[in-house]
Amino acid sequence: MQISTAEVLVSSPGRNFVTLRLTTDDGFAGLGDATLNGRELAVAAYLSEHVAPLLIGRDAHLIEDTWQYLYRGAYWRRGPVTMAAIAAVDTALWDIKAKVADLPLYQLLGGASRSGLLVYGHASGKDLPDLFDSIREHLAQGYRAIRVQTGVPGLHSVYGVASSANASVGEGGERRYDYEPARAGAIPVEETWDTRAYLRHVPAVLEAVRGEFGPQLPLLHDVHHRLTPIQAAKLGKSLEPYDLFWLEDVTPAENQSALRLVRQHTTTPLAIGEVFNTIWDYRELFEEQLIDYARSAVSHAGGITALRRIFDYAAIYQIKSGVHGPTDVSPVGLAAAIHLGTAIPNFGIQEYMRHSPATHELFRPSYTFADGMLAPSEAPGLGVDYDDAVGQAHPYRAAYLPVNRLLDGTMHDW
Ligand code: EZ4
Ligand code: CO
Repeated sequence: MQISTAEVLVSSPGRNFVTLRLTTDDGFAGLGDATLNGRELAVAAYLSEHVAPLLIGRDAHLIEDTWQYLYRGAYWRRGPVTMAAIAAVDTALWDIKAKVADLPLYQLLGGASRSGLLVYGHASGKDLPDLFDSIREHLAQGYRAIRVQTGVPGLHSVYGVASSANASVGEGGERRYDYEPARAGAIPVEETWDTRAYLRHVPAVLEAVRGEFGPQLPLLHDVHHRLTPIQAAKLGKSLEPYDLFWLEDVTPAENQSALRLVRQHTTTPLAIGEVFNTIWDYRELFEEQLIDYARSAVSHAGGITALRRIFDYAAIYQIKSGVHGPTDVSPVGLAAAIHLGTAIPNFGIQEYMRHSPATHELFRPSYTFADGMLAPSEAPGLGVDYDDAVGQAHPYRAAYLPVNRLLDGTMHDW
């Protein structure tokens, strides 16, 4: 079974997606998500210029060998662009293999270890009343775990908050509370940041949410890489009374040792890894048991093959999965995460920020969301179909994630 075509499909049904479609000489097609938010065309070029020509004529069954060929064969290892490209190829080959077997992909990964995947949704509001409305809306939709992000007094626009300035808008023009950080335009929007104001404000918000919604609801919060280790330690400690499910990305984790300092000071569970792209980025964190949840997405960490290896490594330290699931992971990447999460023994939670109706029209996913759980369908493969006519109707539009500056203009982590 030889790979006969490799197509790189770029489309923007409201936001940009890069999708790889591989087809075989006997007529099977597989999809992979190669979306890298704000740097989409770099991955598209990497795939079409440097990877697609190498795939034509290869045996589509050789998933591991192809992974090693693209990883070792590039010589220049790792990095988000390379690993997103490898991820797309790997995912598409798994999709093909499962379609050939006529089985949903999770069956090839060992079968179902659970009946569904607990997810968390994104509630946000510029102030408490807005935030409470958003949480209630999510609970009404069935969510059983909620990420909480709020505005900070004095700051105009803050990561994770769907204020009127950056709320996404649904098909019918209704305001959606979930937050879409990439914004169309030739250059990134600039936001401002004040760590002291944030650290003063957040504990009061979590206290109020616990007071309103009770002790049972799992609550999460994303710091988005903005703190120094000692600031992160202080925040973790100050949030202990509110019993978070996890505190995410407290520091920029290029320096894995930073988490050692944080860990020494707090029992708040820690999650990290959405910007990581290989197993090596987790080594110190796993072996020293410095985190509780690994956040990589299939599409950013080298595919199903690589992410399963990461989660097996995590499992020996009782660390669980908490796969990244923002709207910039396409339904193809999310379907891959759902199949993997269904199979692995150490599933923790899955992030689920619903895609827009326009995105669903393009990808036609068959996974289901009910009672706060995502579940794969029984369709063979990933269970996602790409509609070319819809894809062609929505060409790429330049869009970027914001950049962040301190009040005095200094560039900061966003
Ligand atoms: O900012 O996916 O936990 N979720 C996140 C996301 C990321 C975006 C970046 O593309 O941090 O909202
Ligand atoms: Co995050």
